[in-house]
Amino acid sequence: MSMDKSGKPEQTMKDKQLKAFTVESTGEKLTTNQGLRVSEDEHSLKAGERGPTLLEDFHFREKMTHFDHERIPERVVHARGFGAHGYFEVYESMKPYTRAQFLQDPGVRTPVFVRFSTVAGSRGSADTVRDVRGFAVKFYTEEGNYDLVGNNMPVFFIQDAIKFPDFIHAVKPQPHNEVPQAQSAHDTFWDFVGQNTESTHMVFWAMSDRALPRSFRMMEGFGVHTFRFVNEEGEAHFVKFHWKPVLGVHATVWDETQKIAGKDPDFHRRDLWDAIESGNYPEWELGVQLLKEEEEFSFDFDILDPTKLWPEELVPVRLIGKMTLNRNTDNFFAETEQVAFHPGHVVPGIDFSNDPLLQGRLFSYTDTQLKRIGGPNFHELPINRSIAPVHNNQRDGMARMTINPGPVAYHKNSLAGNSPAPASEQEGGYKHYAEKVEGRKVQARSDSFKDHYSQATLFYNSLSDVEKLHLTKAFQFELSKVNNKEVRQRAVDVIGQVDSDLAAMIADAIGAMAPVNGRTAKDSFRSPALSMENKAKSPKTRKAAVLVGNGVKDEVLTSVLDALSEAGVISELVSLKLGYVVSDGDKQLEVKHTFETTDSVLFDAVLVAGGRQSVNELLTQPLAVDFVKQAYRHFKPLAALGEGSELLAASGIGAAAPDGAEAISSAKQPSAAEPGIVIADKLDAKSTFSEAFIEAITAHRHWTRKV
Ligand code: HDE
Repeated sequence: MSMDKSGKPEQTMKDKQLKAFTVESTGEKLTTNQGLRVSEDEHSLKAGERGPTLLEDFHFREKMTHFDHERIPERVVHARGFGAHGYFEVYESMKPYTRAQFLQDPGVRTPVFVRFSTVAGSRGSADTVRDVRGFAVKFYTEEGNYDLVGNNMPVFFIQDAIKFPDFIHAVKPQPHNEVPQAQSAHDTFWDFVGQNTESTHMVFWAMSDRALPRSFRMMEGFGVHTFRFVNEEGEAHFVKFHWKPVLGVHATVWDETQKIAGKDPDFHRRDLWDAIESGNYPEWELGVQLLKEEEEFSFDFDILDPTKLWPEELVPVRLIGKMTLNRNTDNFFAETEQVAFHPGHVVPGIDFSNDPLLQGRLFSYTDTQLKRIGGPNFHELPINRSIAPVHNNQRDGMARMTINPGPVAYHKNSLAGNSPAPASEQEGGYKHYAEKVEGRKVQARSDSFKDHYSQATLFYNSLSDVEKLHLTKAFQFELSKVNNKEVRQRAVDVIGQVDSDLAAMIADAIGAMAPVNGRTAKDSFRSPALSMENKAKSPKTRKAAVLVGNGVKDEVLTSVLDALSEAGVISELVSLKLGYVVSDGDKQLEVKHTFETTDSVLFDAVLVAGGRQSVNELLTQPLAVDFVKQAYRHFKPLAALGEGSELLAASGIGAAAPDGAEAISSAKQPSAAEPGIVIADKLDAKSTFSEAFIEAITAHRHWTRKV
C-alpha cells in the first residue's frame, strides 16, 4: 500500500476533507468558544474567596453548559459500535452488471468508513455478548455516498419492517425493570420466537458460534437483502452482497465469551484498534451473488424474503474487490458516534428490490438520525459529508453549516439560470430502475414467504459436529434463563420443526417435553459454505501469552518468539510482577502483564517458557496454574519448553490424558498425544517446536480435546 513521506498510509480525499475540520490543540492557549483567551480554569469567579459564584463568570457558564449537553440519544439499536477508516478497490470492472463508478476501475481507491456494532446492548455494554453484529460500510464515492448497512449474518428475524419495533422491544431489556442488558436469554425474546416462527432461521444463526466472534476482523458481513445492480443499458441483475474476511471466520467459546465481558468489555474495539495501530490492517473481500431478472422465480424460496439466503453452492459468490481498514478515528464521538448510515444512500447502478424489510428500512434510517443528531443537517457533519459536491435548494434547519448565497432556493427558476439543475443519466443523474409493479393494496404477505423452517434446517445440517454441539448448548443456556414454562415449551416445539433430535436434547436440559410432531434435519441439503470450519485459517495477529519467571531460559525462547513473530503471531510476556524478568543469560525481558491484570481468555494461545527457576516461580502462583487450565478448557493451543511442561502437568494437562504422561516425560519431538498441545524439552527440536506451535495456533481451537 502506498505511504506518505512519514510512513503513514497515504491520505484519501475523505481524509483530506476530514483534516479541514480537525483541530489540534497541542501547544495552544486555552480559549472560550468565542476565541477569547482564558486566564483561569480552576477557580470560578466568586464574591470573595469563600463567597458565592457569580453569574457573570461566562467561562464557567459556557464550560458547564457544554458539559450538560454532551450526550445525544444512543442509537435505538446498534448503540454500541466501533469504527475505522480505510479504502476499497475493485478487482475488475463490473461494467456488465452495474454503472456504479466505484466498481469500474481497479486503479481507483474509494475511501470508506466502517462501523461494527452489537445490536441489543446499550452504548456501554460489553463487546462479547451473544448477539448479531452490525457491519455498516460507508463508501465515499465520486458519485456520492453509498452505504452498505449489513450484519454478520445473512438473514434476519422478520420478513416485514412493520414487525421491527415488536421484535426489538422483545429482545431489548424488559421495559419495566431494564433487565437483562445485551442478552437474548430472557422471556420476551423467546416468547417472540415462539409466536413469530418466521424468526426461526435467524434464531439458529443467533444461537450459533457466529454470534460470538473472536474479532470484528474475523467475521463475515452480508447485505442481507436482495438489491439490484443496473448497468448503462438499463439492464438489471439481482445481487446479494458478502464481505469475506481474509483471516477467516472464528469464534470464542461461550464460557470464555462471558468471562471476557467482565475482564475486558472493550475486547473487540481494542482488538480492532490495536490491529490498525500495529499496521496489521484488517481486510475483507467483497463478494456478490448475481441473478438475472428472469431467474427471480427459479428457487424454492422467494428471493425477496430476508429470512432466506441464496446457498453459495446454487449461486456462487464472485469476489470483486477488497476493503482494507488502515486508520483509526481521531475522535470517537465526532466520527463513530455521529456517523449516520442509511440503506437508501445509493449511487447510480445500485437499486433496491421489493423486499418488505428493506422497503421499511428506507424510511427508518433518516427518521432515526433526525432524533439522534437533532435535525436535518446531519449530512453536513464531517464524517457524513460526501466528497462529491452537494448542490440543492435545501436551506436552514438546526445547525446549518454551509452558507448558500443568493435569493433563489427553488426549482424551477429563471433567476439563477434554473440551477442547480437536475442531471441527465449520462451526467450521472440517478434514475430509479423502471420495474413494472401492479397489484391491489393489501395488508398481506405472499404465500412464497410462508416456509419458516427449510433454511433453518439447511443451516443446522450444514454445521460441523462441534458447531452443532455449541448451538445445542446455546439453546439450552438461553431457554434455561426463561422463567415461563409455556414459552420454553413453545420454543422447543418450534425447534422440533427443524430437527426433532435437537429439540429433544434441548427439552431434556430445560425440563420441557420433546416435541411429538417433529421433523428430522438429517436428509436435507447441505451448504458447506455455511460452516465456519470451512473458512480460511491463519496464525496472523493471534495473541500468545508467554508465561515466564526469573531465570527463564532465553536462548531457545528467543528463537521461538522470533519464529512466532515471523508467522504474524503477537507474543506478550506474562509474569508475577510488571517490569522485567532476568533470564538465565542475564537479559532483561519486558513483562507486559501480570496474572492479576490479565487472563487466558484474552489470548489465543499459551506458551510456558523453560528454565528451572522460572518454572518454580510459576508453580508457586495458583493464578498461573489456573491460566493454563482455563486455556486448556477453552481448547486453545498450549506449548511448553523444557521444564515448562511441569506447569502443564500441574494443571492436569497431559497427565490426565491417556498418552499425555508419556508426552510430558521426555519428548524430543512435539507431542501429538493431545490435539493442540506442543511439548519439547530438547533445545535441538526448537524449529520443529515452533512450526508445530504455529500450526496449532493456525487451527484456532482443538475441539477433539476432552474437557
Ligand atoms: Fe437496522 N437500524 N433496521 N438493520 N441497522 C439501525 O439506524 C431498522 C436491519 C443495521 O453503525 C438504526 O442509525 C429497521 C437489517 C446496522 O450506525 C435504525 C429494520 C440490517 C445498523 C434501524 C432494520 C440492519 C442499524 C438505529 C427492519 C442488516 C447500525 C440507528 C426493517 C442488513 C448502523 C440508526 C451504524 C441501525 C432500523 C433491520 C443493519 C433505527 C426498521 C435487516 C448495521 O434506523
